[in-house]
Amino acid sequence: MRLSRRAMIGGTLAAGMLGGGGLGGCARQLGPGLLTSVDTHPVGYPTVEGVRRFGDLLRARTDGRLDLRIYAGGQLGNERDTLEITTFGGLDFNRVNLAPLNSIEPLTIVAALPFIFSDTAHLRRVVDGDVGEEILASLSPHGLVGLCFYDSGSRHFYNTRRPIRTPADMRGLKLRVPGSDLYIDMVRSLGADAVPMPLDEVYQALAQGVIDGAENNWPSFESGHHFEVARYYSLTGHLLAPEVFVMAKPTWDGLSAADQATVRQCARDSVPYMRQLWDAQVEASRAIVLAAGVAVNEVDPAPFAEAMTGMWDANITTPAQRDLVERILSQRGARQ
Ligand code: GTR
Repeated sequence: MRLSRRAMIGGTLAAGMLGGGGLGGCARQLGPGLLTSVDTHPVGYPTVEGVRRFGDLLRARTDGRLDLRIYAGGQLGNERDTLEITTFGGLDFNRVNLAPLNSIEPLTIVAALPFIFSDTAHLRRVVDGDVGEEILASLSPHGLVGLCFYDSGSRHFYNTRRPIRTPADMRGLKLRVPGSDLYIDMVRSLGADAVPMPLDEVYQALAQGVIDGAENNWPSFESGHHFEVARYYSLTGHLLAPEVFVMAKPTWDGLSAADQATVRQCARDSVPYMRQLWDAQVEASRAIVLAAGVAVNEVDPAPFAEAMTGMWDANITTPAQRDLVERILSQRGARQ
């Protein structure tokens, strides 16, 4: 993987702050077994609190030999840069969305395809089953150990100009997307201009009119204060791509087999707690946004799904990806 200049600077900083990274590095400055985790979201956001539960379980089940310090709010950099640092062990854990993993591992693209999941129950069935396991395992050759998936809800479009009701309403809008070719294709296929940008730059860009809008779930729209500037939120529900909790392979390789199993189990056991927080956060964020007077409109998703069919073929190119698509679609509407 080619490191960006920013990631290299970030890596040097992180390594300096954390004492070289990984178990050995942490042992020097943070104390033996004190591991680091990063998240772009602030303290209190369900992904951060899910990882905090993971850390609590890890400490309890290893009698304090392993512990976790979380750097929330993107304080050590954006997802793309911190992921690069994680791959070489400068950070021990990272909670990211699938989007920054799309350019690293093609199998992650499958679960980030628009409209592939029919609802949250379908998504949870898939990521909790063998397809989820395969996607997590596919990260290993890239220096990351996939531990578990967290919820991320439905993503919808929002903007400063007008309600989106049909793809025609998207034409000419400059919309921020995460740095993933899939997202760029998605927005282009709807006739809008895609502007890749890290999440922490979106509020300013909206306020300054550099972009007209973006797309995200209720909690991110609310917690990033984007709703204060983008006053139209249109419920397209085009994506249900999950969050992923990953560990640095170099740190993982330094653990005993027993500790590796404990790490994996603690991550799995944090999922129901995260989902409970997530469902409550979606409702809380929705209430805040509505109370602030944002114009929220329902959308018929059919013409959006129709406009995006071509991009499925363009982004699903290998037999392994096609196989996963088939298996995900075959689990639609199956009993839980
Ligand atoms: C959020 C997700 C973040 C980040 C963000 C984005 O929903 O939780 O990890 O990927 O979207 O759009 O950059």
